[in-house]
Amino acid sequence: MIKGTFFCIDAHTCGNPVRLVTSGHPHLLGKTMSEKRQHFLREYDWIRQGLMFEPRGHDMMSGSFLYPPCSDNADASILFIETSGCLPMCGHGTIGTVTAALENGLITPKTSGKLTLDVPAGQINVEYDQQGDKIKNVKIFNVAAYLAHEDIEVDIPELGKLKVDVAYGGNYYVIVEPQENFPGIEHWTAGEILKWSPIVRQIVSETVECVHPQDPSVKGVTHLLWTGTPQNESSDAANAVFYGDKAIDRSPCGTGTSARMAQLFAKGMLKAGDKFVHESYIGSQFVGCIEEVVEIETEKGTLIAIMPSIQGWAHVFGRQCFTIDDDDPYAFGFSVT
Ligand code: PYC
Repeated sequence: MIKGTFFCIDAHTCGNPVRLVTSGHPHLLGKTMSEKRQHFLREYDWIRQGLMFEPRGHDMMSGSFLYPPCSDNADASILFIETSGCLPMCGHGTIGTVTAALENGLITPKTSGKLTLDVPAGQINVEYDQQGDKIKNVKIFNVAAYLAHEDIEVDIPELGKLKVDVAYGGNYYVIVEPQENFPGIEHWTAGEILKWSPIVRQIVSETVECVHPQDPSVKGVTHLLWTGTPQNESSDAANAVFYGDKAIDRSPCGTGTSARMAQLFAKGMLKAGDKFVHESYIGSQFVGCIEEVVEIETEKGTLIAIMPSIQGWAHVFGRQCFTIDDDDPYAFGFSVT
């Protein structure tokens, strides 16, 4: 028998959902959030499935659990959950989690205005702007981001040839810029992005290998970032990130923006200190910045990476209490294809 009750705070970060689970946490084994994530995936993935998929969630649903810090210097830890699995890092998820947690007194910062958080991809720092009982802005200092593969040529049946890059920003992203067989996101419908993304991801995954040099449990191309011309004059670029089987990020995507800045840095189009205003498919914006350039020693040599920051906002709009009980045939959700 599997049963659970989960209180949740529902929020959105620049349009993309964040369901912060505030009770019903499973006890997770491991010293780091990477180890705890693997334990969750082995034993408790039913909670993610039940809370993320229909009928309790939907194709874009994304959420998190807060855990006590794993490191002495941290304020808290985050486990990310979404329809596609448990991400090593999620930018919009962090902005929504931090906003909902601070507005509801679920984290007590060691230093007001700042947080240090353990996440499966490593440790991140956060600065936030609080006005009264509201969090107005959250800036994440993300894990190191880097260009993993450049100018990969793939042949997509019925679409044609594409030249793509693959970059890491907390997840591995295929980045597709406008070219002969892709006119830019402003010329594609959401239906076209949903149609081509899984096919391109599959073919790129068969073409290149992506394993994080410092944590081999972080591997595989999971996300696609399609680029295009922004709607707002104040944006530097626009993107539509595809994840899971049927999701287009409504936010500008924190890890995607980090990966994109790493790609543009490696190609000489951004430099340390540059700001990068990134626009989502619905026109919302994150402000990215290349805070620093670092060299990371790996078994395969020295990796040049950027330390990206991402700034955005979130709003809380609801509170819910869900039950998952396996006497319900749809206890663990479903997805309509
Ligand atoms: O903001 O990093 C992000 C993200 C990943 C998937 C959806 N959003």
